Amino acid sequence: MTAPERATLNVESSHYPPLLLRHPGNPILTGRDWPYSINSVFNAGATLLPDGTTLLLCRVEDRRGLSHLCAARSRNGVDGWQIDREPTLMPNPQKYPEEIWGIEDPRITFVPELEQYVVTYTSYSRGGPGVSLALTKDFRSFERYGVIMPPDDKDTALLPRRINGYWALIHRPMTNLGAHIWVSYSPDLRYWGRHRLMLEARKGAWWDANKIGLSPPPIETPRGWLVLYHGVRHTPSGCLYRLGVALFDLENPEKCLLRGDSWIFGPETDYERHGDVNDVVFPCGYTMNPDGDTINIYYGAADCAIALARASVRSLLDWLDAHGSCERRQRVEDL
Ligand code: BMA
Repeated sequence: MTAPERATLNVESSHYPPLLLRHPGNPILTGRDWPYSINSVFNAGATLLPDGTTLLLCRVEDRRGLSHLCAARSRNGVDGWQIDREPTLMPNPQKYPEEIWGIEDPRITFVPELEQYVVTYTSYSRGGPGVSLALTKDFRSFERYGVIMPPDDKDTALLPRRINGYWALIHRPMTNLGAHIWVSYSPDLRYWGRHRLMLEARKGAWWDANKIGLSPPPIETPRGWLVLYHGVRHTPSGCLYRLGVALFDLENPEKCLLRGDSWIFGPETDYERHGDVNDVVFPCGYTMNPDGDTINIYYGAADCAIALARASVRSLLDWLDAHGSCERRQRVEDL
């Protein structure tokens, strides 16, 4: 290799392309914006309402340390947020004992067949975090299905349509095998089975070793389900939450087609690096622009604020083509 070739290689390998671009107005929502007393707001599910309004269903933590969900609406998805004057969905431990220590980290999927939004969220029970599900048409009244996956399980989203006749739920149960992403199927959103490993945490020094989880709901593209997932790295000074990307077969979502080796987004700015929990970026929702390519990713920053980053689906797929591999899933027989 010649010296100029070596120089080019060095430059290229030390510069990662920015795939997610932070909005200059970040953070777009903090506890100071709230119409009632709270500790912090973060990890919001996101969707577009029929009139084009962006709705965020935010995780709000009070000063007891317990969380509930509160809706914020904006015409442009960036500012001018109208925040519900009181909590939108409160834990109801009398009826749903699994919600005794709060409800957290919602993901929203609009399901055309049901003409409703399906919200999946963490219910913090005595036995640890489990998964609960609720249906809504308007984010004002909710039909609660209660707990659908027992503890310890979280980081869940429903796919927007049936796969071979069954609803598909992506989730992250903690098992003796580790904290991997699984997919389960149901005929009716209540009874779940045919549990399959979908993506596993790597081992050793990798950024996504030992513990991963789904971030926003998967994005349907002609090439497959594009999945943004978080990797949790345990370091001597705490956990480091970063984001990676993988692609799964449209009709067989447990089949991983491509997985990137590097993380594509991690804590860098002050509001991501410093907060109640340092060094966390944690997206739970996205909206798609009318161009069908630009996604607005809403993420919790350091468990203290909601921030926005934009990405192009085409660029994420191009990046996966250039940097992804389908060899990155350990053989299921090894587990
Ligand atoms: C995870 C979830 C998130 C939180 C993150 C960092 O386990 O509980 O809600 O943002 O930890 O604290």
